[in-house]
Amino acid sequence: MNHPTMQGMAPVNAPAWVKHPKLVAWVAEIAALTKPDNIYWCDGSQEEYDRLCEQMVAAGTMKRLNPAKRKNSFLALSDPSDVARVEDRTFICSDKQEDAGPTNNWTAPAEMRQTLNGLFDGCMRGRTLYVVPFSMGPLGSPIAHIGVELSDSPYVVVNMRIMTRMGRAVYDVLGNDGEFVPCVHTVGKPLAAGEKDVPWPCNPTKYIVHFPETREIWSFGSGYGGNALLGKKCFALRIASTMGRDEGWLAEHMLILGVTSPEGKQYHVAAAFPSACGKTNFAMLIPPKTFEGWKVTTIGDDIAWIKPGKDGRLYAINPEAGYFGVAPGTSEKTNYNAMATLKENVIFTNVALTDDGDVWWEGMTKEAPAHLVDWQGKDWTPEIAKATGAKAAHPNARFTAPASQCPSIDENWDNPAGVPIDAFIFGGRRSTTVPLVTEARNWTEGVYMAATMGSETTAAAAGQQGVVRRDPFAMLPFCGYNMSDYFGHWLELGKKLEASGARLPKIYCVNWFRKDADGNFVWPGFGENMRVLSWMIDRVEGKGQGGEHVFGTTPRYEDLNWNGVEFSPAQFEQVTSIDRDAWQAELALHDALFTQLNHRLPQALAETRMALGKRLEG
Ligand code: O2Y
Ligand code: MN
Repeated sequence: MNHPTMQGMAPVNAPAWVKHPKLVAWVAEIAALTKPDNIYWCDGSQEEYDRLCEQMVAAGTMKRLNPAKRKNSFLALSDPSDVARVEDRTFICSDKQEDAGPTNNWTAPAEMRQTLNGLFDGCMRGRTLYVVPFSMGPLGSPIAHIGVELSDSPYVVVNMRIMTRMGRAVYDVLGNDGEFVPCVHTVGKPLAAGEKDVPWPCNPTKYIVHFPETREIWSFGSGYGGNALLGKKCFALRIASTMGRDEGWLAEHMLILGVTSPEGKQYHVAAAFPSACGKTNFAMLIPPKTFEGWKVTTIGDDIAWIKPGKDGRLYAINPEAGYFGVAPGTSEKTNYNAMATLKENVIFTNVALTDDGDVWWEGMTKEAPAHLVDWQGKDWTPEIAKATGAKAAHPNARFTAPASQCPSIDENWDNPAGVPIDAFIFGGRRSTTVPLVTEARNWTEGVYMAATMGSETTAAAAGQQGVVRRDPFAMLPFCGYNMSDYFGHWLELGKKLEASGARLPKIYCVNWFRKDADGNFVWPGFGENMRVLSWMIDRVEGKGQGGEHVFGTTPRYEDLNWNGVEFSPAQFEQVTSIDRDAWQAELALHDALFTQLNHRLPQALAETRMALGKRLEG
C-alpha cells in the first residue's frame, strides 16, 4: 500500500503486511511534517534488532559488552543533559484545563498544536523515521491496546522491542481499521547535509505532550526512557488512565505479583509504590528459606491494566514485556532475580564500563572495581570517587531487559485473560507515623489511604532529602486527568462492582521504612516482607487475625509468622505503633492536599477524613 508524497520527500513505501489505510495516511502526514530522509517500517525481527544495534555501535551510541561476560548486551551513554523523565516539560492538553486538574501542566490544545507544528517541522531531516507498531499487553488480549510510535531514534526502536510486543504481528491484530494510539517522537536534532551526528542527539527544548481527548502523544527533544519510549508512562499510564476513566477500567502504576500458599492456592496482588521504595524488589521477592511452601511469582514490575471480568472480579495484565529498571542499588543481595534477568540480551544505559567489558554500578558489589569508565566516559576509580564524589553510574541509570528472562516470572504473565486481583497494596517511604501494614476497613477508606499516601524523598531524587511528598496512588506524575476525578473513578468502580455482588479486593497500606531513634531502619524488608504478604493472604482467606485501630486492622505480634528471624515484640511495636500527635499533624497534611485538589474532590473522601479525625480524638 503506497501513499503519494510530495516531491523530494521520502517515499512512504508501506509493506504489503500493513493493511490499514488510515495508519499509512497518518505516517505520510507525519513524514510530510518532519521530513525524514527515509521511512523504515519495523517488523520486530531479531535480525532487525541486531542490525540496528550494530548500526548504533558504529555510530558510537552503544558499545557491545564482552559476550563472555554478558551475551548480546550493550551499553548506551546518554547526553549528560538527557538522563531522566522531565516532569516540568510534561503536558496534559485536555480541551478544558479543569480536566487536567491542578497537578498537571496544561496548555490549550490549539496553542500546543501550533507550538508542536513549529518544532516538528523538518525535525527529522537527515534521519530515518522508524514506524514502530506495538501492543501494550498480550497480542489480541481484551485488556490490551495497540499503539504505533513514529520515532527518529534507533535506540527507541530496540528498547521498544524489549519493552513491548513490537512488530509485524501487531498489524494482524490491527487489521484494516483497528484502533491505535498514535505516538510521535523525535530527538529534535535534524542533520544538515553532510553534518556529522553525535552519539546521543537530543535538544535542550523538551515537550512531552498528551492530548487525552484524541488519545495522541507527541514527544520532542529527549531520547531517554519515559520521555521517548512512549508505550510506557505516556501511553500505559497517562493516556490509558483517561481510557480507563471513559471505559470503566484502571491503568495503574502498580506491580503485579502472584503468591502461592503452602496449600498450593495462588493469589494475585497489585501494588503501588512511588519511586525509591523497592518496587522492583517487591515484584521479584524471594521468601525467606524458613518460610516453607510459599512462592512469589512476577507478573509485572511497574504498570497494571485492570479490567472487570464477567464474574465481577478485577483482572490484571502487565501491559509491558520488559523491565526498564533502575540499576544503582540492584545486587544479588537486594534483588537476586533482577540480577539473573540481566545476564544476557540487555541494554544498559548510563552505567559504568569495567575494564573487561562488563558493567558496574553503585551497590552492585560491596567493593568497587579498581578502575572503570564512568557514565560520562571518564576514568573512574574509588580514589577519584572519594575525592570528587563522582558516581560511576548515573543514579537514574537503567537496564532494559526482557521480562521472560526473570527467574520468578509467573506462568500466566503473558496470559491474555490476565490474573484475578485479590488485594491492592499502597506503600510509601515513611520514617515515622505510618504503620508496617494496615488493612482498610472498606473500599472507600482504602481509596482514602491511597489518595493521601506520601513518601520521603531520597538522595537519588532531586531536591531536599527526607521531605514527605504526597503521591496519591503513586500516580501524581502519571495520571492523565484531574486527580480528584481519578479518586471518583476508583470510588465509582468499587460501588459498581459491589452492586454486582462481587467481593472487592482488600486494600492495604504498607510502610517498610520506619526508623528508630538512631535513624536506622527497624523492619528488615526485602524477602522478610513475605511475612506481611502472607498475613494479607490469610486475611483474604478470612483466616488472619489482627487488632483494630483508628485506621483499620494491623496484625498483632502473634499474628505474624516469625519463623527464622529475630524480631522482638519491642521492635514490632516500633514499626506498628500509632502516635496520635503525629497522626494529627499527618491529617493536617491530608487537609492541605485536599485543599489543593478541592475542585471536584469526592465528598466520600472529605467524609472519611472527618470520621478518621473523630476516631483519632475519641
Ligand atoms: O527516568 C525515566 O525516564 C524512567 S522513569 C521510570 C522507569 C521505569 C519504571 N518507573 C519509572 C518511574 O519513574 O516511575
Ligand atoms: Mn514507575
